[in-house]
Amino acid sequence: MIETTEQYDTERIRRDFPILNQYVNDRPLIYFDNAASSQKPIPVIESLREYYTHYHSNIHRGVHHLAQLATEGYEAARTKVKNHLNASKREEIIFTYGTTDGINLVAQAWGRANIAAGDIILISALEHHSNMVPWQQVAQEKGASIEVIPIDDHGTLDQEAYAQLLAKKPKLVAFNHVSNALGTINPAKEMIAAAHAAGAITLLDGAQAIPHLKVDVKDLGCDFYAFSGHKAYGPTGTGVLYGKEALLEAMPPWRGGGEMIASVSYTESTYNALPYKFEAGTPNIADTIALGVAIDYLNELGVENIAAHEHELTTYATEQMMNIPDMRIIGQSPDKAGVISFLVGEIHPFDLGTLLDKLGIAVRTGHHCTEPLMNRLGIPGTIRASFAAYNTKREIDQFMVSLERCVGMLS
Ligand code: C6P
Repeated sequence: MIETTEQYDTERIRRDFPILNQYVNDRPLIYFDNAASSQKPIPVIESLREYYTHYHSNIHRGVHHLAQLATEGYEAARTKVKNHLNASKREEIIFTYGTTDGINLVAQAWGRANIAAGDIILISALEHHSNMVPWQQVAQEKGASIEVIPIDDHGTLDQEAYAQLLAKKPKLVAFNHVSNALGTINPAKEMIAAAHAAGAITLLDGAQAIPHLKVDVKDLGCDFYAFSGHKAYGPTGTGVLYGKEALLEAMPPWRGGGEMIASVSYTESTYNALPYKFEAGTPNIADTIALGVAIDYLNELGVENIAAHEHELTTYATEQMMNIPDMRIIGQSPDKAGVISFLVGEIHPFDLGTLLDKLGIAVRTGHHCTEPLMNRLGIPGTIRASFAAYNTKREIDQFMVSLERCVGMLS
């Protein structure tokens, strides 16, 4: 099977990910749980080793050599993220601990200052809990309400219903760029333009988009964009919140402490400039520097090349899976990222996932932190296979053999 083209050499890419080269339960590991978290390439791992071996120090507050190196590394990562997202300014890039943290920042800093009693916060039926719960907390505190853009049975957002909901003039529209549970790629640019025309502020949850799509915040036009580093070949505990400068400027800080202040007395403080106003305390320095390396890695492979590869894998796997009796692919939006959520007959996802693990295959099972979506679809959860740059058709062939075997055992 030829999977190597001049532009895209899967075998070479796999050599960058030492974790893939191991046996699990006496079988070669097949890692299809990339939507939960991707594996890390050698340059990212090396960056962490290099940092702690040679230049660890706290940042922004030391005049000494190591402090300067660490500060330069951390701020260089900010520039890489700014360029990657095509943001206008470095000040618009806030480092967070992940998507959840970024959305909470917006909910607590922007939401608590701007959402009032009677306001509507519009989310979508596809949302991850982390783009629901923070809004529920603000809505409860302020007496606002939450409304939901519905989906059709394929997992595509209903744009007519969206237009009707926008007519109610929501204060905020928050939705994911790509659904983690179904893989649906939402028409973000059009939806953001419509939200703005209705006078709403927009937040995009980009957790599942960053590893698979070229994201350009200027082109999208969104007000806020949140993502996690660990799903895009970077370390856990890293993330980014992009926000338009004017909005970030007008927002009060969320967390208080060192670094986010300009001056402090015993009774009151003034706050630092952007982006530091939102980065209280010693940040995750080593991992954030390594996130910059992950972004370099992503760009070296080319996000478009990765997306094309993953699309090929998704189509290849879906076609074969459909031949399994009683197979239900959950989420069949025409525009879909490398995620296949499925159920087979009455088999419980947990049982199938556990058996696949015995054969060395890592998939995720359950509600994928989208419990309301699973309720809407009338299912307890799914089995989810999700692909990354390093997965291969050979792995899918092995997955199919194992899947058929497990289904046979459990039917
Ligand atoms: N989804 C999944 O297996 P954090 O945990 O902050 O890095 O990301 C949260 C999050 C937010 N939005 C979307 C669309 C996501 O997919 C996730 C994380 C993982 O699908 C873990 S539940």
